[in-house]
Amino acid sequence: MGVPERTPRTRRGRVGKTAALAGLVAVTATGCSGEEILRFGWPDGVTPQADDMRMLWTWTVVAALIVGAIVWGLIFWSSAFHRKKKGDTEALPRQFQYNVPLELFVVVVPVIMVCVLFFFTAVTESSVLAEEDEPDVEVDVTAFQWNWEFAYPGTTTPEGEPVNTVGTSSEIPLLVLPTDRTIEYNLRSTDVIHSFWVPAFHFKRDVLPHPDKNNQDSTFQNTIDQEGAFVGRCAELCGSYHAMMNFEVRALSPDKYDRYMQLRSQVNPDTGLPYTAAEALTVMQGEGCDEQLCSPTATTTSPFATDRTLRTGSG
Ligand SMILES: [Cu+2]
Repeated sequence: MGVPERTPRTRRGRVGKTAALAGLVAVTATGCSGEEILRFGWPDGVTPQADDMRMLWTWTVVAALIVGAIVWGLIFWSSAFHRKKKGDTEALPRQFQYNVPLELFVVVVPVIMVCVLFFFTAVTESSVLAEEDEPDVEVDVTAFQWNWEFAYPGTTTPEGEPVNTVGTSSEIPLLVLPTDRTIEYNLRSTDVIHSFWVPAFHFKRDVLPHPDKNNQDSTFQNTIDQEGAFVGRCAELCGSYHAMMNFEVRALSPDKYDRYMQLRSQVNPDTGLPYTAAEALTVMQGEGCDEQLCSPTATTTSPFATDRTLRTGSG
């Protein structure tokens, strides 16, 4: 007797084991946690509004995968078990046209799916765009070619103006905001159309000149649920230096934010002028605020050389 022949059963067992092992490697080698897998590639957000959008995304993908599994299953089932066999004499397999119940099914089911997706999209959209009558903080965002200005109505500097931060070609403007408070953003442009975009908010909105005349809802609200520095960009092509129109959101805990506003409403004894954003943050660093969180300059992006006659290593 020679070597016993491998039975189909053990071969199937080996294939099963290899497939299971490959699946395990695929899941573990990517280093995804359960939560990350359910994100299906959706990036991390820092607002409850971003979490709402993530939920919609997760369940939409789950629904799509269920539909996909049914369709793939039917394709494999048909191609595996309904192949043309030897001895089949008919030119065509059995036909199913004019099957009214089946045709009703393939019309009604997709319509129901579209309605369900539409419903949850509308619910998520209205929760993301919801506005409170009395937000805790208001900020007037002014976009211009090619920078940003952030003013805080309701605050006053010793010069009698609202606290205000404006970017220059050598300084990225810092939009300092509190965590865990409702913030209202009032957007306005002084020239062309820009777009206020903070990727970590998962939200952007066009910034128009004369928003009322242009019938544009120029405000939105959100709450930031973690401290940190988040890059902001202009997301509407607005001219030569559009790509350089960056800013940084600096989200500070409410007590740090209050301290920041308190400083900005005072005169800096060293300069005799109201504290600038950078000066106020430097003072707060001295008072124990984290070096990154209270950095006087942007940490997520840096100014670009706007002098086109300069040639640097990167072009
Ligand atoms: Cu712009």
